[in-house]
Parts: sequence; structure tokens; C-alpha cells
Amino acid sequence: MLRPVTTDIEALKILDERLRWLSSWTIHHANHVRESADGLKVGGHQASCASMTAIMSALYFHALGPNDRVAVKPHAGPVLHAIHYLLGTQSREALENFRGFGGAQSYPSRTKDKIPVDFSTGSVGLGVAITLFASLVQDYLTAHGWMDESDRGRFVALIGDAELDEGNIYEAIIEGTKHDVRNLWWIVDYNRQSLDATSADRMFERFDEIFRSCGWRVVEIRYGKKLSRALEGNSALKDWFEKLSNAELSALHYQGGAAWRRRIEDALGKKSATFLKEHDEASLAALFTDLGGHCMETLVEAFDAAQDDVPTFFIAWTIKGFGLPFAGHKDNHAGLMNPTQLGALRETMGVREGQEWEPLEGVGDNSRPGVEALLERSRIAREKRPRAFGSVDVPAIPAPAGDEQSTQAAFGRILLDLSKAGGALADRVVTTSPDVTVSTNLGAWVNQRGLFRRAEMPDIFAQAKIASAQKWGANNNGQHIELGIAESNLFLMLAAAGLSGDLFAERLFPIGTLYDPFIARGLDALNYACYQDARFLLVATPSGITLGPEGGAHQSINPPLIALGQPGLRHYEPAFADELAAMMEEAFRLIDDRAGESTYLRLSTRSIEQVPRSDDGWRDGALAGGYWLREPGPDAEAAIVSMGAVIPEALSAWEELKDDVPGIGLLAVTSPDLLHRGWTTAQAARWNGERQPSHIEQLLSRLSRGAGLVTIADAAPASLSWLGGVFGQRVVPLGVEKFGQTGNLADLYAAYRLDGDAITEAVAEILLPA
Ligand SMILES: Cc1ncc(C[n+]2csc(CCOP(=O)(O)OP(=O)(O)O)c2C)c(N)n1
Ligand SMILES: [Mg+2]
Repeated sequence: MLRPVTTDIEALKILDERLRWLSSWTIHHANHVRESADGLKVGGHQASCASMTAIMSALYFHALGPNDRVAVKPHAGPVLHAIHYLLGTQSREALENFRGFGGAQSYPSRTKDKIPVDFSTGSVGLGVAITLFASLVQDYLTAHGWMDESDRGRFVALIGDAELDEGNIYEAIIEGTKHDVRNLWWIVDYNRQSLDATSADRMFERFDEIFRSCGWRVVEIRYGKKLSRALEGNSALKDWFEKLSNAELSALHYQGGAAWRRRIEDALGKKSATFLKEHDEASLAALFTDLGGHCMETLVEAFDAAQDDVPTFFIAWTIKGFGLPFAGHKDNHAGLMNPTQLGALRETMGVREGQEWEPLEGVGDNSRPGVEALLERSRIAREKRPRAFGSVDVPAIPAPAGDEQSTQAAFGRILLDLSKAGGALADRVVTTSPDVTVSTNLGAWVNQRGLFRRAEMPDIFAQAKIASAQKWGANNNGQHIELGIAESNLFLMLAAAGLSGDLFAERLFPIGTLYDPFIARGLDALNYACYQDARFLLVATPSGITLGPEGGAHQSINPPLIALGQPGLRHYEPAFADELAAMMEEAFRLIDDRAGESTYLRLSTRSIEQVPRSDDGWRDGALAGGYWLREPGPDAEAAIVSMGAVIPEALSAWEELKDDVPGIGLLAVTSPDLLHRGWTTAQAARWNGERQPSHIEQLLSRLSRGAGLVTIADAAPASLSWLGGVFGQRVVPLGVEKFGQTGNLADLYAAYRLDGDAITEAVAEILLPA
């Protein structure tokens, strides 16, 4: 039975045990008790949870303040659920349905779990780094006067030690050093085991050096009180212990007291006689498992001692599977206790059969009031906050004037005009770019609004009166966060800024720019941002082989296909500046709309003649994914379907063909992504008896059923070729399927079949009988 509570430490220890039990039981229940409908292994990570129940108990029931936010190591999700179960904010039903449909999620999810999840996790490394960018957003909000200094919180990442192999963590700390980030606690669950094996010994002490050199405080929580005392006066034993390899240490933790005795005798001989006489096998096992990450006093002391805002990297030594039968075993990552082992654990934890879900089962009457008081205090700190939407009015965004424009130049002009006009939206826009601010046309905006830095940074070139188009002083009012070249950081920055409404109840309108091909470099971080429903505008420019002389390494091909398959991100690819203005207005609206999403604009440096408009009839269609730029005749037999920067080729081919192919239409596609979604949504609705045709069905129904479509895009042709599936119309898809190369536009368009000749030939092919 557990002891009566005398101090918070005692209550925290009890809660540590409750967490270990409840997380083990939740996983066990899902795998061994709940009926299986399909015979699939349900899974879960009992060892990874047991590894950090003490750390999480000390954190959630002692150290965290109400404004603190935590990214929990993905496979410790069940511990987070257990914490909220104890706090009364998670239901038994959700736990009984862990990893089931609608139940508690395997890995903490902001959007799907009902408990407050500050950051979703799952793809290791990303949850760690986003905390750094969230702290930067917090600094940004306080510097701009939207948040009180006193409301600032700390950002905590709970990290698996193998997670430290993810390069994005180091990209983030390098960026963080430049921005002097603070209020961060990164706590490593240093169990020296990964999924496959024990971790490499060679990295020992390297992590400390890396973090220290980036300005972090490193706190090693290696020994618990008992073990520390035992080793203090026994330097031979301490020396031997500290030289054990990761694999040896894990194996000993698995084998237990007898193995410890044997190994110590072998290694130290007579020198260990007194020590071994004083310890039986059980006490040897208990002693050597008293690592810092399992010792409540040590953890609480370490957390209490780090109360300033210096970013702190804690290395808490732990045992994977602590207290469970497979503790320390190298294969325990996905290991599950069998019913007999679980039964034994139940007994040692004082849980009666049938009472497994009882939150405070096994806690004695004397202890209860202290535990309950601690839970009550912690409950208030962990309350879920509502998401904030609809706070900023988005004004109409006018199109920049000019007969010839590129969409990239128009983007810069629109932002500059927005800045000059001022207003709530302009003030809440925050731009960011991985060292391509100038080349993506954000320069004029930054001249107007300045770089953001907590500490004033003069523009030395301007002070020295050296001529430059970029006048970039930095101060804490600036609205552009300049990043180093690492694209992964861009997406994590967008993720954090795109959650500002949720995390801080203050909406920001984040805009990130990069070159289109380099989306691939940060793709998992982009997916991660979308997964947690962060809201932002991603502007990718330049794109495609239209970039000409820059060549194949910079010419993107497949991002429209990426966007087609990416939930939470709407792809628009405008051809004209007025389309772009409408899309930016829509993107801003979507950022602040509960049912909205993020937007990806794929832009180009090609300056093209703008089309005259007689009215606004094109606008709704453009925002829905496409519109007839040249209306087809009744039951037309052919149409050209064009996306983005190749519109001049499509228009000239249409001019050339219009007399020979009566009624030929020209469809401007602005979003294959929206058209496809609309199409599949309408099909799904038909199963429910709703017969509203989708936008693409309405557009294509203007043509005859046997009509042919020639699609053209400076992108993978599969972006548009699927249009033939809507009504079974024939398609000749033109686009780029081989890597690009240097060249002028005429040469490249001819070589890659993106020119007017290719279009007319393709139209001829579909009209001539086979
Ligand atoms: C990006 C990514 N790669 C691989 C995985 C699969 N995976 C999940 S946990 C894990 C190892 C975790 O080891 P560690 O971080 O030390 O956590 P522990 O369970 O030991 O606490 C791996 C490879 C993942 N979730 N994300
Ligand atoms: Mg590990």
C-alpha cells in the first residue's frame, strides 16, 4: 500500500505511480481486453510511457504554470491522457477506446483529441522544434503589445533520446540562437534506447556541447537521491558505473539484482565487498534504478532551480519500461505486457481487479486529500482554451494596376499597398522567409514594416549611406522574421505563428515565402503544420521551367501534385494579377475562419499581358478552381485547359484555332486541388441522395460528352490530366515530366511541348478520327 501524504513530493510520487498504471492499463485494455473486430494488433508503447511518468508527474502536477505549453513525446501520449483522466478532463470512454475510432488518439493530436493538446506530435523531432518557434511568436506578440509580459509562458518539449538524431532539431536551435529565444525547457527522456536498439555511446556528452554552444543551459539529471548518496563515498563503484555502455546498463536493468551483484563482484573484486554485504539483490535493483528521471525530489529540485527564462536542456536519465517486466530490454519499444505480467503489476500497484479504471485506486485514505488538492491546483492550470477566430476584418484587396505583370511582382505590390493603406490586417501580417526575402519580392514590404528582433539592430549599410534597395533596420516592432536558409524552419515558424490564435488568443496572418522546388525540403514540417490546423499563407515563387535561365535545379515540377494530396492546404495558381489579389483576400479570410485552411500560392516571375475584364464574373469561378476565360460554344467538341504562367500560349493557340474548331473554349484552371475536392465531395454527397453538381462538372458540362481536352501546365501533367475522368472526355495532357534545364522561354517551351504549336497539334489529334 502507498504511504500517507506528508508533502507534495509524496503526492507527486503517488501520481507518478498512478500514471504508470493508467498508461499501462489503457494500452493493455486496447490490446487484450477490448474486442478486436479485425484481428489487427492495436499497439501502444508501455515502455516509452513508463520511462517518463515521473518526469510528467513532476511537470504537470508541480512545475507547469497556466500559460505554459507542452509538446509531448508522441509515444508518451497515453501518459498525457492519464494525466487528464486524473484531472477529470478526459473520459473513461475515450481511454477505453484508445486507438479506436473516435477514441483517444495514439499520439497527442490538437484537432482530434478532446483533451487540451498544445502541440500535436507523431513525426519525431518536429514537436520539439515547434516549441522554439512558439516561444519566438510569444516574444513577437509581447513586443507588439498584444500580450502582457506577465501572461508569458514557458514552452516545454518532452523528447525521446533517439529523437535527438533528427536534424531539424539542430536547424531550429541554430535559428533560435540568432533570435535569442528564451522560455524553453527541453527535457530529454534519456533512456538510451530507440526503437531498434540501445543508442550509440559516442553521442554521450556531445549533446551537451552542442546545446551549450548554442547558448542553452544544460542540466543533467543523472542520479536519484539514493543512488547519488551510494556512489558519493564509493569512487570505485561510481567510476565503474559511469563507464558502463548504454547496452550494458540496459541489460543490467533488465536482468536485475543478481546480475548487478555478479557484475560488481567481477569488476571490483574485494573493493566491493562491504558494499555488497550491505545490499541484497532487491536493494541493488532498487538502488541502480534510482536514476534522476525517476526520482521525484531530484526532478522537482531541477525544475525549481530553472525558473529564469534561459533556454534549458534537461537530460533526465531514465530506464525504458521502468517498473515493468521488460524494463531495459532492447526490444521493448513496442513490447506489451501479457495478461499475467499485467496482473502482477496490478497487484504490486495495489489495484483491485475490476477497479482498474478507478482514478485514485490504491491511494490510501490518508493520502487522498493531499493528492486531490494537488490535482485540483493542476486542473486550473491545464484548462482547455477555446480557439479564437473571426477577430480581424479582411478588407478587399485591390489588384495592382499594370498591363504586363508577373504574379510574383504583383504579390510584392499587393503587400506594399496593404502596408501603405494600413489597418488591422496589415498590422497583424507577419512575414517570414528562409533567406529568400528579396528574391521572392518581399523587399518592399520589409522596407516599410521592418525586421523583427527583440534587440534593436541598426542597418549598418544605411547608416554608412551605402546605396541599397533594402533598408532593413530591425527592432521589436518589425513585422518580418528573417530566417536562415533551412526550409524546415520556415514551415515550423509558419506552424507556430499559424497557431497564435489558439496558443495565445491573438490572431496573426503569417505569410511565408520560398522557392517552389524547395517545398520538398520542408515537406514533413509543412504536413505537420497542416496536421494541427495551423493557418498561414505560403507563397512559393518562382516555379516551373518558366524560370528559364536558372535551370533545372530551381525549376519545380511536382508541387501541384503535392498540394493535390495535402489536406489542410489549398493550392491556387493564378495567371493574372487580379486573380492573385482575389486569392490573397480569400487566403486571409480562410486564416481567420473556423472552417478555413491554409493556402499555397504557386507564382511565377514571367511577366505576361493582363486580360481586360468587362465584369467580375470570373472571380467566383477563379476562387472555386477555374472559369471559362473564353466561353465554349454549345456542345463544343474541344477545349484548352490551362493553368498559371503558360496562359499566353493557351490564348494564342485559342486565337489560332477558334475559326477551325468552332466553339472551342479556353478554361483557366486556378486550383486543380479545389476542383478535385469539389468533384469527390459531390460524388460522396450523391450517395446521400444530394445531386448538386460540383464546380468542375458544371464547367465541363458546357462541352459535348465526347469533347477532347488539351490540358497545359508548367508542372507535372497529372495535375490536370485527371479532368478526363469527370465525364470520360479524352485528354491530351501537356506539362513537364523531365527535369528542367537552362534556356530561354521559347526554347524551353518548344523542347518541353508547352508552346502554342504543341497545343494546336494536340487539339488536332483529339479532333481527327484515330
Ligand atoms: C520522423 C519519424 N521517424 C520514425 C518514427 C518511428 N519511431 C517512433 S518512436 C521511435 C524511436 C523512439 O526512440 P526514443 O526517441 O528514444 O523514444 P523512447 O521510446 O525511447 O522514449 C521511432 C523510430 C517516427 N515516429 N517519426
Ligand atoms: Mg529512448
